[in-house]
Amino acid sequence: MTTYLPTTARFAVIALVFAGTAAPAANAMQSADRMEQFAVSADANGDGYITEAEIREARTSRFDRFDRDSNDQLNSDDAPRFLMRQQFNDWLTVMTPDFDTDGNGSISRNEFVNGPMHAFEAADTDQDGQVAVEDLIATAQSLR
Ligand SMILES: [Ca+2]
Ligand SMILES: [Ca+2]
Ligand SMILES: [Ca+2]
Repeated sequence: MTTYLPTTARFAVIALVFAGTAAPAANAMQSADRMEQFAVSADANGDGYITEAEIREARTSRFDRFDRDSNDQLNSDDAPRFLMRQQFNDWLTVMTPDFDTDGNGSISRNEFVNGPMHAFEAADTDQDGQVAVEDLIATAQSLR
């Protein structure tokens, strides 16, 4: 089975996998290539379902990419130059209160990978730990 999702739907999946609160993360990621890449990597085995484990794996690789100084902490030191800088900082401002569970002002790898999955939890109504991609999209959009 091939699951084709329109760009807006992929966007929603990324936002929800990526963030506790979907909309600001969506604003932070406007590169179509990156969105596509992340949506594909979130459903790692391509079965049309996303599991908590797949979200954590996707977050791990995302963390590695964002942690530019490789100190296992996400903070403003990791902001890229130029175009993405403001988006990154905006994203960080929204993410930090939700993900910085020890309150030290930066998001550690563990805090990021194991952070809130609000949309996933809302969509996983039977609590079996997996959600159809379509259901995740619908839930993420309803949470905006
Ligand atoms: Ca899957
Ligand atoms: Ca860092
Ligand atoms: Ca922290």
